[in-house]
Amino acid sequence: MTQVSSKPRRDLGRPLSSVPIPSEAAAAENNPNLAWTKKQMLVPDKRPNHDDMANAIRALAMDSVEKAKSGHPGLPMGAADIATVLFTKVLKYDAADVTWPDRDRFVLSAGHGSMLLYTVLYLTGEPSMTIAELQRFRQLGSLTPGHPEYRHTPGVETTTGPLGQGLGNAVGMALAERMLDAEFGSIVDHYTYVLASDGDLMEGISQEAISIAGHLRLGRLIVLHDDNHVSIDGPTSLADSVDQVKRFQACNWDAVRIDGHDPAAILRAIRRAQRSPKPSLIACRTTIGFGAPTRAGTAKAHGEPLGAEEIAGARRSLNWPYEPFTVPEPILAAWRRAGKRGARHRKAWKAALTAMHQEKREEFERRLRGDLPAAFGEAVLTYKRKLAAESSVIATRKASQAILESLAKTVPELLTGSADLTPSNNTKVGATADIGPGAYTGRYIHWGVREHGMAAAINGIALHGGFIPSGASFLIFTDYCRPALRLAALMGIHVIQVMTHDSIGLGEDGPTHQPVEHLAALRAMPNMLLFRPADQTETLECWQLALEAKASPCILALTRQNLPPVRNQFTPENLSAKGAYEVASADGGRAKATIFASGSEVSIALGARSLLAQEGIAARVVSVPCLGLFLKQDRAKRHEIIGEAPIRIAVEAAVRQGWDAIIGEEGIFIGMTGFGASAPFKDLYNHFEITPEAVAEAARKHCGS
Ligand SMILES: Cc1ncc(C[n+]2csc(CCOP(=O)(O)OP(=O)(O)O)c2C)c(N)n1
Ligand SMILES: [Mg+2]
Repeated sequence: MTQVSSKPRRDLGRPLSSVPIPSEAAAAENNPNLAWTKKQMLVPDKRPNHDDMANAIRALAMDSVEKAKSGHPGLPMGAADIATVLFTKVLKYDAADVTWPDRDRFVLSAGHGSMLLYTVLYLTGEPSMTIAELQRFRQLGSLTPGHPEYRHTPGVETTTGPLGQGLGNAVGMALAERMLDAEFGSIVDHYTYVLASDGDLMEGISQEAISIAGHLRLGRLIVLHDDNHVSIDGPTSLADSVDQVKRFQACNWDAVRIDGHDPAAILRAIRRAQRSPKPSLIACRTTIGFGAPTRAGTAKAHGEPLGAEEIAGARRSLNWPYEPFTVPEPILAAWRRAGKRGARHRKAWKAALTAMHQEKREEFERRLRGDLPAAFGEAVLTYKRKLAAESSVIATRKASQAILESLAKTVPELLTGSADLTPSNNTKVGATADIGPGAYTGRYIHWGVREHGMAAAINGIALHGGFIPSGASFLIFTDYCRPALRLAALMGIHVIQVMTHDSIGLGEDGPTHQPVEHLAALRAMPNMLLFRPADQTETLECWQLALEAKASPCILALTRQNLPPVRNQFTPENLSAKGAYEVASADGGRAKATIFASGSEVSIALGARSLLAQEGIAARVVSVPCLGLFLKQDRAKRHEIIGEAPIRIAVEAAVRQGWDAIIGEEGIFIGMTGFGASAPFKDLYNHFEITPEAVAEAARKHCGS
């Protein structure tokens, strides 16, 4: 038999000669119901054992990739033993309800191995994952896309593919579990398991993720490393010599190395990990493409179909003589039994939920649904009335802090935190205590200088449910967490990022810290809502919208510098909700110019309007706190807001990109064309000519022309 592992292997099963070989050619590929045809009668002559069950994963994965003519057979074949142990012996998992709140989470961080997850969902009996779906792997509209997609395929806990993200999400899930447990008791009591590949652990985000998890002592987080020593370019030794066990240990994890094809060793290691107060790494030494006669153990097994000959060889070496997409009934039945293992846990959990004190249970259920508290709307209005009466000159980051102070008690599910910029981001409020190692009752998370780890973990907290998590940093450092922000947008999850110091207005820190292209770049991201409020009232409105935006991640871009109020009339309506609104109408007749602006530049636009008014040029000002929401309005509404004035000017201390949607190609843009500079902020606005005078001058010129 072909050597498929560098290590001595257990017996793979019976000698080949005793296996009945199917006489008919397989019509299997085209028959979605094949799993239940008479071919099933071709049964193994003994009770299914671990190998049979793991080989079912291997065979379905290689057959699906082959049929799709694309995909990654190596990981599912290599990690099949790990998945089999997890799903048949460990996970609190019920295939009949894969969204049951207290299920163990399984995160396939190495999303390219999606076939591992899809085959397991099919084998365990998740109702929507049929053999037909496996046969439609990677096809339009199938439940089996190239990489696992959250909300698309039942049983997929998070969208993965960009390596390292799933690991980061899992940290958030494990933290959310502890925090909910601290608040609601043992009704929340589960583990979070991750399957991570070499690439997951090579990515920088893994360091941020594991150091946070180790620090916070997330003992219910268990990472299984598919330690196959192979990545796309070849052996990992081409580019890597990290001792992962030592690295994890240095980050306050328990870490062991085991044979990833030995089910008993896998189970032992998991049981030990479950008891550890620290998060655990189990480095499972595996062979990529296990079973493939020439490709196993090589990069050739990673990401392409094996081909007919290699597949035939794999069937022989794995002792799997069955036709493509065929799992013999006894093996399928054993898997289906495994898929029901969690049913009794789910039932017991439901009973415990019913027995909970009614008020507490209703609160718990509300939190899991993601509904805001009934008192939320009124709390916003009360605070809004107060703001209208105050009209203070204040930085929007400070306004945001005051809002958080006022809303934190009403919205207990709101988590805040910062990547080591707490005093600058102004995200900490009196009502929120810190989360710390072993202390999970707080509401504030010090993420350390780890923007990427923070954003990925926050995604995980939202995915887990029970909280509306927010993170914070400087807007410039959205670059450091953009991959996680993008996945939040793609998944449509409810996360909020408070990103302060949003322009050259931050001043002296200079061009390294001054975002110029970031507003445009973040607005370009589908389903990401970027808010840039102009004063404290708009900041409140934008917070309200962000807290209500259940299916879109939101970024609040806030100023370091103080801003005057642009509104001091109380309006119960949230004027920011349409993304843009007229904040000042044209004085004395039809507007000759409309000046559009966001955030700190709205007051500049208002200044220009006053200057122009003195010269008899009527101008109106439109505040644009969220360009994305504005562009979603229907044509009539957009036209109404844009108005008829012949001159259109946009003012934003950033690049022009995106504004043409409002002002058109002929419109005038007052903003940045390059990087900023280090100086006090007023000097910078003067230097870059983003001033009321410059705006008025531009309007004047066009009036004359
Ligand atoms: C952030 C990111 N960079 C690059 C890739 C492309 N990619 C997919 S898998 C992979 C590495 C494969 O090695 P490994 O993670 O060990 O997986 P295995 O081949 O063992 O299944 C790469 C570079 C990616 N998916 N994500
Ligand atoms: Mg690998």
